[in-house]
Amino acid sequence: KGEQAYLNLCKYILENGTKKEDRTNTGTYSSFGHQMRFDLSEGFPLLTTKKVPFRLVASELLWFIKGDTNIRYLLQNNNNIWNEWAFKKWVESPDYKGPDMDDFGNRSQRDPEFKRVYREQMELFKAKILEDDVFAEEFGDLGSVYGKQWRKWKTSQEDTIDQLKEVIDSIRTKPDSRRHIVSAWNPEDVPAMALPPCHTLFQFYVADGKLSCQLYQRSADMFLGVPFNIASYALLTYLIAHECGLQAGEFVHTLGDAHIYSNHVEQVETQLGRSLRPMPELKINRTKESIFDFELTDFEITDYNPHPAIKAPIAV
Ligand code: UFP
Repeated sequence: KGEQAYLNLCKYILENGTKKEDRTNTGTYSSFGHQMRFDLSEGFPLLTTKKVPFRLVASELLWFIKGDTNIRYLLQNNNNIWNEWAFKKWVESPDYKGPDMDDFGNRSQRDPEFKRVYREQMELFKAKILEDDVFAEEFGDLGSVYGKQWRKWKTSQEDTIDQLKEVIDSIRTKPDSRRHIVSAWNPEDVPAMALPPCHTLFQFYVADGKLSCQLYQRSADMFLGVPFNIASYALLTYLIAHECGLQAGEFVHTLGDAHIYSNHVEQVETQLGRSLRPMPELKINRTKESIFDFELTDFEITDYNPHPAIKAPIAV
């Protein structure tokens, strides 16, 4: 259970995973179909065997909750996790007149001189997104990502569905329902997406005054993505529980292709050698009622004393 289940699964994948090629040409150890459970009443599941940046988790989740799909909000909050996806659109457009940025993800890892030029272009891009409304509208918007599918799912009737609002209403009015589902996987949109949703679908469950959440994640980067994803859905569950007058129950994390990238093996081994520490606590501003009103300053993580962060290259 909890963080130990995460560590056990990492160990299992290193020992039993199949060597498998992947879209990013990095190579992985992979295993299919796993589940971890986190009891949210025991504390907030931010890993303690390495530092996980809660600030980035929280600002990204608020961005989803707002239904925002433009990276401008993230940049305003000093969150750079989605930059590459927007940047890619810009450098591949006729608008871009700078040095060649083809395959920038891989090249910047291999070639220090290219990395310098890439960083320069990225800083230029970020500044334009923040300063120029027209530019931000054209190149900051990632299109059909989570925020859109959660809050503005397009129907065949030229209408939109607010799945998040509807699921909150159904938790409040029909807690026993077995239909509390939000889907981010829109088959019509998937072919045109640079990154089809990793968190495909989630379901809520109410029993004994507690709200639980289960996520189906189709593809799971165990080292970089998953610690982040656990914290994000735990936070979402706490917030919705708060709005619905329930306690937070369990977060059940179900994984499809669970993998460790070949260039993360050393880092995972470092982490596996560390001992667990007490889980932190999440404090939220209880004067806010609706999850749609929360801001970054309404959350606080206390008693978080993790082992240091571990750096690793991200596969783009
Ligand atoms: N990934 C995660 N969690 C996320 C996210 C991405 O683990 O929240 F956005 C990883 C999984 C995989 C890659 O390694 O990113 C996505 O690649 P693909 O679409 O080929 O599965």
